[in-house]
Amino acid sequence: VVLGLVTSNQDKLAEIAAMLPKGFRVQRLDLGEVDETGASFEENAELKAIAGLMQSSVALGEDSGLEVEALHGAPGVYSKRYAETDVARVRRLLTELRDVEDRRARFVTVIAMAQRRGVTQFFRGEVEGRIAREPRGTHGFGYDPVFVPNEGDGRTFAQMTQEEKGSISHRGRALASLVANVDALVDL
Ligand code: ITT
Repeated sequence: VVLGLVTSNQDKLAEIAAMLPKGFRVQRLDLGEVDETGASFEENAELKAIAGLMQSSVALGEDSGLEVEALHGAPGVYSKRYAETDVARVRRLLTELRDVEDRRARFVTVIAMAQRRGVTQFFRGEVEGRIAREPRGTHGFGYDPVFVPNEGDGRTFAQMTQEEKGSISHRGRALASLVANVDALVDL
C-alpha cells in the first residue's frame, strides 16, 4: 500500500516512513506549501489532503500542533507560525511560560485521508505531557526539546530515539489508527 502524503516537512515524512508496518510505504506528494487557512487541525489536514488529489486518487494531509493549558490551547493550529524557526518557537514558548507553574500541554496530530470518490476520513492522535523549564535533547524536531510526555520517564521527546517517541507520540497514535482502518476505508 502506497500512501501519498502532502507535506513540506521532511521530519514528519521521516517519522511516518519509519513507523509504517510492513506492506506500507509513504510517498511525498509535492504541491508546494498549502495555505493553512482552517481554524482546526481537521480543516488544515483536509486542505492539504485535498490538494493532493491533483496527483493521486487518494491522498493524505497531516496537521499537528502543541496545545498549552496555561496559554488556553495556544499555539495550537498556529504552532508553525508561532515563530520563524524551531529554536525561536521553543524560545518564545519558554518565555511565555517563564513564571507559569502549570506546565501541562498536549501534542495533537490529525491525519486526513481524502478520496476523489468518497468522503474524507480523519485519524486523530494525542499525547499528554508538560513543558520543561529548558530544552533537552537533540533528536526529533520542533517543540520536542521541551515536551515531556506523562507516560515517559521524565525525558523530553528530543531525548528519545525515533522509535521510543513514535510508540507514544501524537503522530504514532494517529498513524496507528489510520493503518488499522485503511483496508476498510479504501481500495488502494
Ligand atoms: P506540512 O507541510 O505538513 O504542513 P508543517 O511543518 O507546516 O508541515 P504543521 O503545519 O503541522 O507542519 O505544523 C506543525 C508545527 O508544530 C511545526 O512547526 C512543528 O514545529 C510542530 N510539530 C509538529 N509535530 C511535532 C512533533 O512531533 N514534535 C515537535 N514539534 C512538532
